[in-house]
Amino acid sequence: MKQRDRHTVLVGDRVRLVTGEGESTAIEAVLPRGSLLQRRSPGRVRGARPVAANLDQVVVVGAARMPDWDPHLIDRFIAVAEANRLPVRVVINKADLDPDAAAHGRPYERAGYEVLITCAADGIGLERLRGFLEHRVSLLTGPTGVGKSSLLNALSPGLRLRTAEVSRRGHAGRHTTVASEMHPFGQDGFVVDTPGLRDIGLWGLSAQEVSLAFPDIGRVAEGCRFDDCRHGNEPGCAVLDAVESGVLSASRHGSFRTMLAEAGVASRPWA
Ligand SMILES: Nc1nc2c(ncn2[C@@H]2O[C@H](COP(=O)(O)OP(=O)(O)OP(=O)(O)O)[C@@H](O)[C@H]2O)c(=O)[nH]1
Ligand SMILES: [Mg+2]
Ligand SMILES: [Zn+2]
Repeated sequence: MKQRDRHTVLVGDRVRLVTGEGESTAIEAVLPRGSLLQRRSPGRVRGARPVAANLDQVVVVGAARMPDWDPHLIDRFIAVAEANRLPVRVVINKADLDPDAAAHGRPYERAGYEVLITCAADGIGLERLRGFLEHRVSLLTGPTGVGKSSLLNALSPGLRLRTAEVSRRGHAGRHTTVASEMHPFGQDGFVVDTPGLRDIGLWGLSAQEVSLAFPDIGRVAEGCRFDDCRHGNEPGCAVLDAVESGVLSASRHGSFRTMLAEAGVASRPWA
């Protein structure tokens, strides 16, 4: 753990408290973390930005519409969780706005992710979502305005989290949830609602970490002629063949290539 992190109390941290004179209570120690979700950006001095501790899973939420489903952005949220070795589930909300909402999820199901179609407005999928969230510590992440807070409110009305219409949000950069907060959920679960992001910049993931978010590509890549194939334009690339034949989604392949380039390795000449 980095020196800086040790002195920061994060959402989800377990701490030891000491009671002093009168009413005063202080945090004596942050207990060892079972997991840590952090984003990274190579431009920052220390690079790592811790988000939450002791999570059991990350639930990546997108909307079928309003805002439009953005597979590349979803892939980036998945990559952050996978790079932190956290289990990922995908939720496609606002199913009421798109009769074909499930289609967005197919590439993710094929990759092995559990995908849930929901509608916070009319209740579709909510009981299954409850099942995902019970008895665990989960963090909801995803683009802004997709309905993360609305889903939690629908499942647990007592939370009364702030939500706002996408069209009334004003200029870019605003989101309705302004800080990550943890809330009790059900009998012994916890949920962390986070401010949505419009984009996730470079986080300096290694090529290996990027690959973790693409198990679908990894499986097919076993058939590539070269072990160090980057699935760009190499001869004998099984991944390109799979994209061509529709077995692998072009969008997932596109995300993979973009992130690999960001990892700073795609520019290395293929040898
Ligand atoms: N039609 C429809 N609208 C929804 C649904 N879920 C949420 N909304 C609406 O979408 C808007 C945004 O919802 P929020 O819950 O604030 O979204 P959020 O993901 O928490 O947004 P941030 O806090 O900015 O990250 C609100 O107007 C909600 O009423 C849904 O299933 N269907
Ligand atoms: Mg919110
Ligand atoms: Zn290949």
